[in-house]
This record gives sequence, C-alpha cells and structure tokens, in this order.
Amino acid sequence: MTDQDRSSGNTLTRLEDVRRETARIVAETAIFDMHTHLFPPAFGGLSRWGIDNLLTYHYLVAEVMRATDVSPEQFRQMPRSAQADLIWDALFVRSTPLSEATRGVVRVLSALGIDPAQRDLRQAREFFSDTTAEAQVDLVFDRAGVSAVVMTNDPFDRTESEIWRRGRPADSRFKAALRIDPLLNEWDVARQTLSAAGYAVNAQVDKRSIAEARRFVDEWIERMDPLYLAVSLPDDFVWPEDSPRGQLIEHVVLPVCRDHRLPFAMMVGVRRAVNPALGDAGDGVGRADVSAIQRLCRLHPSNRFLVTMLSRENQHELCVAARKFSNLMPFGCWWFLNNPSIVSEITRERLELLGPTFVPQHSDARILEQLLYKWPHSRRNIADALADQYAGVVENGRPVSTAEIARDVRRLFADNFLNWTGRSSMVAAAPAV
Ligand code: RAT
Ligand code: ZN
Repeated sequence: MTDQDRSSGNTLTRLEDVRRETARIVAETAIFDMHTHLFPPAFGGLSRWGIDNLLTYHYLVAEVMRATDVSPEQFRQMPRSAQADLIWDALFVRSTPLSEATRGVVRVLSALGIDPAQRDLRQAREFFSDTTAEAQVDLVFDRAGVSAVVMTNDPFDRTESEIWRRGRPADSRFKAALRIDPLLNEWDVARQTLSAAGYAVNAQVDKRSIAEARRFVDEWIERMDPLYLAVSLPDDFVWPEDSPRGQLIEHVVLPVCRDHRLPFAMMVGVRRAVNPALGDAGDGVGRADVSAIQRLCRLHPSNRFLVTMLSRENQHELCVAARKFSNLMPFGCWWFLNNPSIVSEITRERLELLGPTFVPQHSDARILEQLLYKWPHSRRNIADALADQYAGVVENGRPVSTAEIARDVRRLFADNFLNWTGRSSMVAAAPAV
C-alpha cells in the first residue's frame, strides 16, 4: 500500500465492501443532535426520562386514542402511571407494536435489557427506579453514540425562564437554541410576557415595540448562548407579510441573527391544534409555499437559514431551493416524516440533489431514552441511502475510500451543522476507522 493509500484509508472497489464499511462507519460516528426537546437533570421537571414519560409521549397518545374508546378528557384526568399502563396494554399487549413510535419503545427496552414482551410494566419500572437521571444521561448518550444535543429553550415558559435566570446549565453536552414561537406567532400573548418583564412594548409592532423586542432577544442570547434562533411556522406562512410576524422577522430576528452571527431555523408546515382535545398530540400538517423561503434567502443573503418542512410534498422543492441559495441549509426529517420509509426517500433525494451539503436528521427526542431508537432507526436508513450512492460511484469507475466515507458521515452527523452555526471548534473528534 502506498503512503497516499494509507492517508486516504482503505480503497474500496467491491460493492459488498462499500456497503459493509458504510454501515460500520455510520454506526460508529458520533452524532451532534441539532434539535431535541431534551434538558439536563438540572432543569428538574423539564428533564424527562423513564418508562412513564416514554409511554405517554404524545405520538403514542394519538395512537391510543385510535385503539381504545377512552376519551381525551378521561385520559387527561388519569395519573401519568395509569396513562402509561393503558398505553402499554392497548398498544403493546392487545396489539402488535407495528407503528414507528411503538416499535421505538420496543427498541429502547431491548437496548436497556428490559424484556419488551412483558404483559405489564413492573420490570421496566424496577429498572428505572434503580437508577438516577444523571447516570441515565451518561448511559443513553454513550449507547446512542450522541456527543451533544441541542435543546429547545423557550424564554416565554415561566418555569424554564426562571431556571435560566439562575445561570447557564453546567452540562456542556446540552446546547441551547432560542425558540421564539410566541414572539412571531402570537404577538398579543408575547407582548404581555414582555410587558410583565419590564419591556415597554405596545399593541402595535411599532418602532418602540421593535426596539424593545430586540432588547428582549439580545438579552436572552446573552443569557443562553444559543446555537441558533428557532421558530415553528404554519403551512400558510408567507413572506414578505404586512403582519406582526412579518415586521418582527424583518426588523428584529434577521438583524439580530446577522449581528450575533446566528442562523435562523424555520420549521414550516405545522397546523397547530387540528384537534385541540388532544393537546400536544392534536397538531397536524399542511403543505407550505417554498417560494416564501426562497424570497427570504434572496433578499437576505447575509443571513443563514436552517429549514425543515413538515409536509412530504415540500421536500423536493426545498432541495431545489437549496441548490439556488447557499445560505439555505435543509435539515432533518421532522415529526410525521421521521418514519423509515420517508427518511429513506428524503435522504436519497437530498443526496442526489445536494451531495453531502445538508443535515440529514435530528431526533426531536422529548424523552431521554428516545435517543436509543430514533438514532439507530435513522442511522440505518441513512447508511442504506449513502451505500447506494457510493455503490453508484464505484459502478461508474471511481473507487471510494473508508477515509472519504468517514469524512462524509462526519459532515452529515455533525460538521455541516457546526460549521453553519460558526461553532467548528465543537466539531467532534473523529472516531477511529
Ligand atoms: O416533533 C415533535 O415532537 C413536535 O411535537 C414538536 O415539538 C416539534 O418538533 C416542534 O419543535 O415544534
Ligand atoms: Zn421539535
């Protein structure tokens, strides 16, 4: 082997070697999970882990409503452990766990050495009562191969904002993201929070409100040191728009992001409270207009946009938009798209249109142990999609090396996001391949 061969890793020309090495490297590469709803144990009740939280995840609440005749109201009034027992019985004992969310729980239990075929939750509850939140974070991050997660940090949430006012969390595996949904989607609600906190805002988004909203965002950036600003937007989001949201994006969010060199993450396509009785489980999806994103990217070339869209129908147009605008970074297969068949489809589409210049996935985990299924499921689909692309390159006459595969996977799992957020110093050390 020449020196050059060595520095580029093993050169692969046989398709079975390409597939095996791609699967191995994808399984071994550390993930920087760029959007979750996880919190470190120091955040108290906001930090969710354990069997009752796992089973009462809102994806499973939606499914138990279809499987039983318990009404949303009756369900809401049950203690959490009784809700978990009901979900276990309806979706795992009296039914086969075929859906993605139920299959995920099976994987989590297996990964922790708990028998997922038990008829009740006794064994699972014993397992979790024998450990601590801190020990569980170490164990789950290690087994999931996750080096860090980005939280969703809401300054409009009273419990959370009080925690932040006491100081930044010490656990450096949990990074902040400043989420500003009320500011952009519910000005009437947001301005009351701002007023109560001493910001002199008016009912109209006038000059004074803009200056004060800007002061509010600046102060929260200072307090949280976020990797990006984020909002979820409805499917009817348009841009430009003569509305509080339009004014606030133009005069607060975009200048703040430029000044602090932060990307603006837009999660587009959610129809909130399609069935309000279901609470968190009651949101739906609608197809959005990608031209709004294109206009933002064109009119604001010095802003960087992280964009994920909830409708399957928007994915191809988003890829095409990203080919036109290098300040647009598509990310993740969000929420109802985080299913193997769709992750596979979207990842292939993105690889074909964008090469390795996107962020294929985030977990959106709300419960710590979900990292133990969301990532293995995604890794598998991403590995298969990548292996097919490498096989195509080899078939066309160019070998690929393990070093190249490792570089590409690092880009997809961490470096693209960290370079985009200007935090390349956080780029994880490369695992040995
Ligand atoms: O995916 C989810 O769990 C949703 O409930 C939402 O939290 C969504 O990801 C969001 O960030 O709004
Ligand atoms: Zn989310």
